[in-house]
Amino acid sequence: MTERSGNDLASSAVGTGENTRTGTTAGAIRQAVLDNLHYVQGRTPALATRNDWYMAVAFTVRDHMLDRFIRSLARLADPTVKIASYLSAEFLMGPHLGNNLLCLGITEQTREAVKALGQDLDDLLDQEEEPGLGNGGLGRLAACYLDSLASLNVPAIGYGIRYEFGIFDQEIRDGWQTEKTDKWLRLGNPWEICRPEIAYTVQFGGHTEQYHDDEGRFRVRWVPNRVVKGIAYDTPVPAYRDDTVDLLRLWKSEAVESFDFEAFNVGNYYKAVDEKILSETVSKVLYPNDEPEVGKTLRMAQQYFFVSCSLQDMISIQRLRKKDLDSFHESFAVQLNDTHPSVAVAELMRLLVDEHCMDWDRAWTITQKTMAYTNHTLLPEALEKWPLVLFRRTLPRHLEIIYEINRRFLDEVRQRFPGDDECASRLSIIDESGEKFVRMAHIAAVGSHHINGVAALHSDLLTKTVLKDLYGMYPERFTNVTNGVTPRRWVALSNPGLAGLITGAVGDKWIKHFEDEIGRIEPLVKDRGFRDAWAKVKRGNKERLAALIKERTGVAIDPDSLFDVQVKRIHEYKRQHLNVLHIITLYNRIKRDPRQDIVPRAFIFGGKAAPGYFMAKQIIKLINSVAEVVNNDPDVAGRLKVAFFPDFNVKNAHSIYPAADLSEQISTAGKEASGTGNMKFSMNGALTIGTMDGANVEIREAVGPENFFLFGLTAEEVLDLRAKGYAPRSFYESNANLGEAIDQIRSGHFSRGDKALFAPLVNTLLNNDQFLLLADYQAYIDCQDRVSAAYRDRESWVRMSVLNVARMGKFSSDRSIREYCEKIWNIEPLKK
Ligand code: NBG
Repeated sequence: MTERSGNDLASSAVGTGENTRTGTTAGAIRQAVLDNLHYVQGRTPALATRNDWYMAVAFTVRDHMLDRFIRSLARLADPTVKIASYLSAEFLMGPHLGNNLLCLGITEQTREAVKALGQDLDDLLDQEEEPGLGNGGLGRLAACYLDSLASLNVPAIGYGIRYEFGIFDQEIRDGWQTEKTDKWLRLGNPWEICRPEIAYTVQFGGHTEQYHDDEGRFRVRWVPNRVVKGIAYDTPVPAYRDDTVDLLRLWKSEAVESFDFEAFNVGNYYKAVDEKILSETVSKVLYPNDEPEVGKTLRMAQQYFFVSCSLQDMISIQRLRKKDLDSFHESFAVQLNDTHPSVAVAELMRLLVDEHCMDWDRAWTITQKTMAYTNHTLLPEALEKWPLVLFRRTLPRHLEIIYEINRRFLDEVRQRFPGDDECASRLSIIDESGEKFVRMAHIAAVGSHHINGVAALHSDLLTKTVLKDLYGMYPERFTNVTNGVTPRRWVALSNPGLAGLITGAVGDKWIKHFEDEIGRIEPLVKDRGFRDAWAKVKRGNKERLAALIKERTGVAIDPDSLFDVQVKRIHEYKRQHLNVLHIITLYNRIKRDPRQDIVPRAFIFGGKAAPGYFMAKQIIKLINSVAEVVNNDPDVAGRLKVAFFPDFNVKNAHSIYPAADLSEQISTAGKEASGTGNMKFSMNGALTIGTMDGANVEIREAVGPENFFLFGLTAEEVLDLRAKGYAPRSFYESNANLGEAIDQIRSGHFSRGDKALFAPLVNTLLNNDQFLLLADYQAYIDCQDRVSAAYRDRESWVRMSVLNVARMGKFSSDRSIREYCEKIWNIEPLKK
């Protein structure tokens, strides 16, 4: 923690004049870029590559943040300040340069500066390889929350893992997804500061021993068989136009010593190196989700690794504050982002009891007052549980602690529900129904003071389904915080046209105070000139996306067509294949009557499938197969186009959301916890076609039902239908258009006659259809027809588009973070 003592070193050098390293005029920035090119990159302008220029600009921008960063870090040592610690196995930050320029307010000066150096800022922005340290919504939510924490001046640390390889890069070959390793660190990462002195050891495996210490106290000693070191890598997270720069601290694993000297001395050089490789493996690679969990010792090791480093770090900050551990919970509010960090409950107990000699009851009170848990899924199969055998082998001491927590917890349960053994076994942290497992949601819930879902419907369903028994036990702990997204990245940065239009009309306060300010554009919906400008912005965004799609996929789409977009992870519950059934239905209508007047549509898909998720990969192949037929059929005459945009990530998302007319949010009701893409689309003026699922419900309420295309079964109806016995085949048999579409897929119509190709997908739909595509098919088609009809009236469509944006205030992540502060963390932002 030594860096915090020298925190006032840099401040004197900072100013806005021409001659300092952090001056904000174009001239000063130009000079700073040249200096960084020279002193950091070691290059002359003549020999500099595009990456050299990117690095020089990035270092310049980083220099601009450092003074405030250092001051914000110093604040962490102030004992009166409570810190929000956001523990997350994923942070999907997206490219930093553009966002940091925006937050600092120096984009235009920098553009001018690099232009004077013969560079184009957009090219340099494009050069940045984004850190893909997350799978999808959960990791991106964590990134939006860091942005809002900083912008609301909440002292905060995001703790996670510095994966060497993030989410794979996706390529499409012959219609199939192929995965390539994401080498994001290849050309260096100018945004992080490595802190080799902030390092903690983390133990694994071995066994435990009981003994009595010198003072006669009963103690447990953990004798591990493997030790690794976690090194801190710090990334500054700036507030939008404000002083706070919060901290993202990611841990990289290393061998404790570069060599195991004993092995080295006895001549076993390779064993020594092996050990090092093993240690470095811990933070090597991000796991894609939706993969079967079994046998993933490494994944469990990753979770424990970053949790242990983070808690040890908090304890050392507490020491720096000269406070003892009795008041740990007054210094830190720890938020567990899903169950991935939930071993924190047992680890904090171990640190307090074993390492700091605190008595159990006191330690338990502190732990419970510190932790809070957010659940992000209703899919029972996605709730993490670790095989007991694996757990014992990796974390023997933690298993003992969990047994003790469980013993005390089950005593409470039996008191509350006497004689109900069933209930006790359902609630137990240990699942003993077959092979034994540790239920991570249970350990998280038992050890936390609050448990929240991520949208109103989701929080409600949690208490009725996957966490029902826990709710029965601790109803007062349950609450809701609906997700939000940052308007900085998702509107101001990625949609400059729209941002400029809004700012021109109502000023720029909406960027910092979206919740209160964005509604001010609502009256302008009546202003013809404003609406025309609005339509023009959308049209420009669509042209740019069309060009990008042409470049990436070869598919030419018409910017005048309705851009119908579904971008998100590929999953059966998200029902990308329902969207495909609609495309096939429209295609068949055209084939029956090629001259009919239809609203031209471009169907744009994007998203990654987990490498081991066979059905999701089939869906990608299906989209591309249908695309091949539809895009090349002369009868269609370009009125329908289908494109799969490869490698959907944050950077690509910047170009996609602003260009969408229609946002597809069509998950089976009750399956999507919240969704956050739905919010990004709507904030960029797309209208939504969606089910009553996740945050769709609240978006519809906010924008008005007349500005939202709703269809499909409700969560309750889904349950009813399933209970009554759902027979997908009856829908297939009784609906001619649906039957035709499915038969075409089955017969090889879209796969050059290959009947076997989509057999697994078709069979799943006909025999099981867990996600009720067939039941929702007709409602979806009818609703899409309403969409097309609405799109014909462009004036009215633009009005709805404006109203969608104007009424999205609630979905700013600033609102979410304020709720976490008030309802869960008991933290007051430092200044409003
Ligand atoms: C995802 C949900 C989304 C939700 C995000 C963020 C997981 C486990 N859950 O619906 O599927 O928007 O979390 O809360 O990734």
